[in-house]
Amino acid sequence: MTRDSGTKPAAVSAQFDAVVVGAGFSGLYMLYQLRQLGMSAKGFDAAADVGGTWYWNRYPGARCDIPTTDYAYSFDPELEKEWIWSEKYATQPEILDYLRLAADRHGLRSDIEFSTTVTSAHWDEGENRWKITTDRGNEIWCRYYIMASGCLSIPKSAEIEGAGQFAGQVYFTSQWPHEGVDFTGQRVAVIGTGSSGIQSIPLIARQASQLTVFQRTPNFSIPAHNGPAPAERLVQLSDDRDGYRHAARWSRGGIPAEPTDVLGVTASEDVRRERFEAAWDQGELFGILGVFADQGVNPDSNDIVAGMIREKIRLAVDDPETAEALCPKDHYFGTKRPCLDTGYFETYNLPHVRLVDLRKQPIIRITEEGIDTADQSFEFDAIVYATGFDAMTGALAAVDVTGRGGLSLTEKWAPGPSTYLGLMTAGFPNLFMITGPGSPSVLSNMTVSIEQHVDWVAGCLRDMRDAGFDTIEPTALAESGWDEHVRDCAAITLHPTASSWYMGANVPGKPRVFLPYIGGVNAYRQACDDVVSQGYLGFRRTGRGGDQCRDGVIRSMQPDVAMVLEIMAGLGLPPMETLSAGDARALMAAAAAIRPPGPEVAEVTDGVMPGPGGDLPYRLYRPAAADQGPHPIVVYFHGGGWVLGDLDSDDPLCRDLCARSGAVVVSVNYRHAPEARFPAAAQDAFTAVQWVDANTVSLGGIPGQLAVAGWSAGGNIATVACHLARDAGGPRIAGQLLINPVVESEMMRPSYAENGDGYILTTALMRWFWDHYADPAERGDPRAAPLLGNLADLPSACIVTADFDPLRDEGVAYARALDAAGVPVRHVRARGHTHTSLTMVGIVISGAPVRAQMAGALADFFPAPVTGAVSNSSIG
Ligand code: NA7
Repeated sequence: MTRDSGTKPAAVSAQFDAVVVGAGFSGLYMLYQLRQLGMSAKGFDAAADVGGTWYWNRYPGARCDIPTTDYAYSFDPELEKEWIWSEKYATQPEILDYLRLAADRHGLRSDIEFSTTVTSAHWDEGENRWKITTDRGNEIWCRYYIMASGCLSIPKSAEIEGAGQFAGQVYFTSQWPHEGVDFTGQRVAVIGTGSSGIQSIPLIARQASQLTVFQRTPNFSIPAHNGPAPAERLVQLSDDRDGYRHAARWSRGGIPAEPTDVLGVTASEDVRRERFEAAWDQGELFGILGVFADQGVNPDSNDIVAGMIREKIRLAVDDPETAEALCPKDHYFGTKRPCLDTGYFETYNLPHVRLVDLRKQPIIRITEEGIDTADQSFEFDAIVYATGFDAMTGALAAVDVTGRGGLSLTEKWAPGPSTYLGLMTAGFPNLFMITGPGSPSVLSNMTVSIEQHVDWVAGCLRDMRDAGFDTIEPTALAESGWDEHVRDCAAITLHPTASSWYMGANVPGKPRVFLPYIGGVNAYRQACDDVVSQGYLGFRRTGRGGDQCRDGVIRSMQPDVAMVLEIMAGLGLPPMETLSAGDARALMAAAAAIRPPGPEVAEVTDGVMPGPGGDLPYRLYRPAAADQGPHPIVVYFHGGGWVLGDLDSDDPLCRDLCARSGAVVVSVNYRHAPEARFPAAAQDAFTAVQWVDANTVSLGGIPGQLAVAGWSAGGNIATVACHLARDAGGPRIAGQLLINPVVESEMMRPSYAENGDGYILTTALMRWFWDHYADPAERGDPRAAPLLGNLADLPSACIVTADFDPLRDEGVAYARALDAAGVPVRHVRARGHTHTSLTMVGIVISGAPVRAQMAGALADFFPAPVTGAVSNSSIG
């Protein structure tokens, strides 16, 4: 960022406890907290005054897009009382005045060198200190180097040929002249239709004689309905300010809100319309982003909201062609930052305003007179660039930072940023980032996130001082674990599909990585707190206090799995093992009745087959296939500990396996314990396989292409059926897909100790299942514990194990034992999953890639390519 001209002389070498880069919301509060700790600190900012973003972005119409009731500090009750925001969304000058007041109230300016850019920061391993240099020749030594340099502070260059040729006036929204600009009578071009363009265009249009907007990507925008601060929020604040701020801190986005559980895909048309219109009238980003609980993850739900916004655009814009060009269609709503506007779309109805759709006629070059597109030459008096920022990493990379062993930050981050909690990065001791990549930052109310970060850093420095530590640095394991968690959180949303600045996609050559943490302000805060309460898990701290390293990963469960567990814990259901078998079955049936149905398949028919103890009900799923088959057949056995479950319980999973693999799935409802104990279920399973084999052709199967599959206890009897078929000399089974199978009864492996409580399938429940199914003396029988049997000559296997499953280690042991016995085995690790989560089709989105692997394994069991498989991406 260009430095403001200033008159300060170069400072000499100095020592401080901390150097803080940036004097916006985060830098000011960081300086305040350092003072509270009694630490010496020096702040630097390239600007001539405080304000950060709000110092630079002075373009007409610049406002915050979070209601000002919430876009404010909460640490200073007096400031909260003294300052009354004049509008729902304050203008840039008002926010800047607010920050000036905050700085003055605490006398922070005296700690800040303005008009000074930090150019380098090098960690000195001998001194255990950072050496900081500035463009004014300052050399400062400090223990802690804190980058509070903002997420959107390095403007992105225009990347348009000839940009330097233009002879008229050139403006960047991000570096607007302090004296303002009068466009009266001028022919003006605006390039860019992000928030800055959308906010400024209606005001520039009021002055310009001609305004031409060059749009590359249309953006979703909703009316801000600006005016007085929302009365409802003001009342809540005045009634209980502390409670309100607390609710904000523990909310998903940093603003108190009651999350909805209404799903767009299942809501009635009336409910959809009513919820959308309410959000539209409210004019708040988090409102329109939360019309439906599933709009951020489900394309169909997202399309409902997006479609309604497009309707509004078409209503607002008179010229149908212009309206269509303004309708965003290339990204899901919310995956690029949506905008709040005042009369943006209506501006295009003015006779002197014109939209140029760069998708139809791209800019070829900027000329001395104006802009040449593929179709036309335009002449202008002024060009306004509203082309955005090198977001989130730009300001961090703008400083030449080297850490331990001369490691350069930009080199370390060449494949994309890597952080622990978005706060620190391994190899760079005592370097803190406020709202860094991997933190909620730009997806949240920044002020709430900033206060949380600063408070965490201040607490960390205090704890270090108290314990006699001088350095702190994340471990490589903790950092890669957090990076993975950040990716997992993003992967279940639609966000990674967009070419957004959240993905680094707006800057040529920048790696495509989803930069912020989308798990929520509340979840993030909890993770940060948990790190501290676990003795700074994932950090190494050194100093007089010793050398302490608590290595580990703070979050390794898939985020949607964790969410389901949290919801289930909140339901207060009785533990299954305290119920009778009948009551437990009723509870399972009630849960099954309210879940998503799973994908469509071509045909679902119920039937019965003869079994050793009477008829066995089955359900057949036939895949959609152009040639109508025949198909390979998979005989599937449901889970439920031999006690629970039926044809309905695993119905969504069977549909999913059928649709993905292109095989017919025959799900068998075998006899259950305690009514029919061991070995009834295993006998039924073998009989079912024999019957399906004998009836392959009439069931629509391909002779010789038969596999078995099962989940949990179903996995147990599926593999036992393989043992029995081998021993009986048939039928020939091509493969066995065993999903979290039970293969022994000991319950002694480490996964029982790690996961035996709290993840739905508990040790107590497993014991209850075994007690219902088999006598202790029977449990060593290979038909109950197949791991103990002869494993030679069994069919090829795919064994799926889940990290948070008590059965994990026996599944792994079975895979190893099969391998040792010469059976081809594929082991699929369901990272971050529980025993039950893979079966939650349409609920646990992170299970979809694992189910895709399962279906792939099924397809691989059969010699010929399977017809009728649908693409994995089309199934949730
Ligand atoms: P944004 O949201 O990054 O918007 C930049 C806009 O400029 C966007 O429409 C870009 O189109 C467009 N752009 C960028 N480069 C070009 C070139 N070379 N040619 C044509 N158009 C271009 O930045 P803002 O400043 O508006 O907003 C940033 C954030 O500040 C905002 O999200 C709020 O959080 C506040 P593209 O979409 O890349 O096709």
